[in-house]
Amino acid sequence: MKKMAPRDTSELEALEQREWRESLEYVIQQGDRGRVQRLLATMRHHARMAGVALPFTAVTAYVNTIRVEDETPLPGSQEVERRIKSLVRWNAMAMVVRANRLSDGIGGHISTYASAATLYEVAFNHFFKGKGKDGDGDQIYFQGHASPGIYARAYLEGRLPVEKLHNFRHELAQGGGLSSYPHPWLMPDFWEFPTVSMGLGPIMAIYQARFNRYLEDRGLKKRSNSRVWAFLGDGETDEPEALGAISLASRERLDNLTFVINCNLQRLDGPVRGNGQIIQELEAIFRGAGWHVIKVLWGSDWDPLLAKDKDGLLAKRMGEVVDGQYQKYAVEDGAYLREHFFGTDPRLLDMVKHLSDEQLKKLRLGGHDPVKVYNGYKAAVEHEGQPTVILARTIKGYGLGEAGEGKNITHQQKKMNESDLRTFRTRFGIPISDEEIADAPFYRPPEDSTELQYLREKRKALNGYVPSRSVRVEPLKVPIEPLFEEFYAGGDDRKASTTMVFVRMLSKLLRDKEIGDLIVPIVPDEARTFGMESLFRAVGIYSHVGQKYDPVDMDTLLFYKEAKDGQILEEGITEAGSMSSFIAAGTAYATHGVNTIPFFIFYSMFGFQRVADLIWAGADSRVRGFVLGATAGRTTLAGEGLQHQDGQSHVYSLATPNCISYDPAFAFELAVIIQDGIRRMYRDQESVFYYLTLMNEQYAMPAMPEGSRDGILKGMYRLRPASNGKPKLKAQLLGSGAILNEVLAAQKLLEKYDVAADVWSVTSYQELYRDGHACDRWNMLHPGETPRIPYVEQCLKDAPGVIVAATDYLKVLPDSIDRWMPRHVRSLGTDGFGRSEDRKHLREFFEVDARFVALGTLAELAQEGKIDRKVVAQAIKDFGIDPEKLNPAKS
Ligand SMILES: Cc1ncc(C[n+]2csc(CCOP(=O)(O)OP(=O)(O)O)c2C)c(N)n1
Ligand SMILES: [Mg+2]
Repeated sequence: MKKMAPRDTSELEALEQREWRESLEYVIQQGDRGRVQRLLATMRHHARMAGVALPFTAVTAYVNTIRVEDETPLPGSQEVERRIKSLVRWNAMAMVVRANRLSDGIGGHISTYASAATLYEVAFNHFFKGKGKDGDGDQIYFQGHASPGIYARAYLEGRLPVEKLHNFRHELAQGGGLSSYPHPWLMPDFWEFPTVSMGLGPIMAIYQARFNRYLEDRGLKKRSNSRVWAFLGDGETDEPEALGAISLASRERLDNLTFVINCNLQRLDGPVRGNGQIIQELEAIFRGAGWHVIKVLWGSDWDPLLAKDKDGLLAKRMGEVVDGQYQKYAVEDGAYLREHFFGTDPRLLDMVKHLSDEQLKKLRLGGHDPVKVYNGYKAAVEHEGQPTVILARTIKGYGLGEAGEGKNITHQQKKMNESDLRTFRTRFGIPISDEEIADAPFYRPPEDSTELQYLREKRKALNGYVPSRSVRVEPLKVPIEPLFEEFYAGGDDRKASTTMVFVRMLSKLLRDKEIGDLIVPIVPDEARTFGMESLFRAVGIYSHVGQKYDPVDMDTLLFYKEAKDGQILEEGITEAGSMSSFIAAGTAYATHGVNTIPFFIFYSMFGFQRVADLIWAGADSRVRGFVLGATAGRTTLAGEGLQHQDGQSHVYSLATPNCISYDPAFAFELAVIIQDGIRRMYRDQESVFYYLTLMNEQYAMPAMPEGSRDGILKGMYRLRPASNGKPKLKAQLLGSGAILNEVLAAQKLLEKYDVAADVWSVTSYQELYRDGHACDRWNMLHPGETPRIPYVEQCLKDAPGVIVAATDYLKVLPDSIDRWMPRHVRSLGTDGFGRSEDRKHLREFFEVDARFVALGTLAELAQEGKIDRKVVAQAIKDFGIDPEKLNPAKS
């Protein structure tokens, strides 16, 4: 046909479009995608320079990212893998059903794993690397609620006996059981990473991947191709921690990290985004943050339909349906899907007219299709320069049918009746007879079955089983005692704060030839506050790319030095991120076989109060290292007020069973504690970690009293006995941290009232409390034996007089050891909100200064009938105390 000149603009545009498409097609045919990308980028730039605003789109179409043409077949037997997966599905479900029959309400989850089975099985068969001999396996953060599936697989692998499965959620049963979720504390040979507090798995995984790089860049571990995998729920991504650190992963180019988000579109109560699309939302967020995003939405069944979709009608329809509606399609039959999904356009209906309703119902989603999942993972592990997130679409409760597939109640479904079980069994072809089915028995094929052989071979090729936790590290042998000696001397009158002392210790440790390299200082943008800036220059701030700029303070002695082998993890303003780094560094003894010793120093108010759940997860992980709450104390940090002055972290830390807390006052106390901590954690390999508070008040550091070492570690020792031995009136004064100096001053004040007071330094109420209860318990259980005497009682039993304790933390700390004291303690503490004030006024306000310690002592003596009340009234006058002052605990 003879070409005609275009008649109007629309015809002209159509012509233009065709010509451009053809030109582009030509370049595409040359097969070089880079060329296509560059060409389009040039065009975009050209248009922008000409003032054409191009609309921003953060998302791609609602179809698979990987084209069918680019897929590779799944290596191995899809059929055998399907059978293995079915067996895992069955046993996982049976575990929960049986546990709930045995004890109603014991809980457990069926539907999470049911939706994620393919995501895990493909990874188990083809990707997850075990530790093998070299210890370089992958680190896998399993979604906590999927744990029945992970146990069920370990059962098939022969790693968990059936008795353990019987005792799922009955850990105290004879022979032990299985913990509900991944808890390394409870199953230290199995689980590596606790994940069940939603959002913590993802952030810990990101910092783990970064810490792996740190170890390599610093030469502490040879480079390996191990990866970090984090499996998340789509609902979980609403937790701020889940997405809060994703830009770190892209900034650091962590291509050793893969997130797999199981997008079943549901959370506990209902749809994640009923009126929206969680997958598109996540795609936009991750793409915007610089991640490589792979959507695995549609299974192979949809490929022929999409191949027919030349003008994008089907893709458009897929992209306009909201999640609540997609969920509805999942529970309805094929006729409903035909009418409501395809029925919006006759051309769409035409596309599926060759399919029966039943076939329509069976069209599989991407996350349930092993080939699609395999190709997604393959693309993720081969991708360089960026972390990858797989957004896999699945159905929650897949395979549960009427018992809960896709239903809003499915997350809580723990029971299956006989007919549900039969349907499930038949659907997945489990060889269990009708007679046995009601019992929901576990099923494991014979050892020589194709399934078990296949599964074992695959794991062997991938270096062994996962998850599996083992500690291979060699205990630290080098003597560290000499490093701390200088701090015992004290003596001179130079004033220092415990923070300054700590920084001196840290510098010394960092310089040490033997263990210096193992020290990992972690700080969330507060190094200058703590006087640590000298370390920037001395050991450098870690950056995978080194330093690409001339630091503004280059000419100064303490310039801001970033380096590829830098040692400090300067995390920026993220306590959650820093804590995640601490966990990675403090568990490297198990994960990597490296004894790294992290010192995470934070602003004490933004530690336990801010990230206590991560600290708890660290405790569960058997983390080791030192967490330091600096600028601590309600009345010691002057000026900062209500949101900064920490008077509670020691109460929070008491709740963490393997956290050993101290509130040291003097350099020698700190030295004894840190030195012993390194011994316990790295020489003796104990799974404990330390919380120490450090203050910024400067005062003279005395020499270490003879024989005090043991007491410092146990929690208290007599620091300064009364020097006015004669008086009849006696008292025992207990002080801690910065308030110890107030107590020492009170000792002097009391001399004027003829009271002879001994002063004790209480370094740890927590240790005293734990020891007291441990003794009580032992004595209760061993009535025939010589009773053990709690350490507090040993200290105070012969100590005469009233007992008064003052702390910069809540009064509940001294109260907590009252039981083992010869007389009731009068506690002075800092219950209540902070104030913007100086130390003197704060201590007056909170009634913990020397005058109040003295007053409390006199009041206690009056109560005991040792002195007249008039003496107390006189003291109030002498000290200039307003008896009608505000009650700090309530104001
Ligand atoms: C911090 C926290 N809050 C709440 C829960 C309770 N919880 C457990 S599972 C769940 C829903 C999970 O939904 P999703 O993340 O989408 O996972 P799915 O089971 O759908 O794969 C909730 C709210 C929790 N485990 N952690
Ligand atoms: Mg979900």
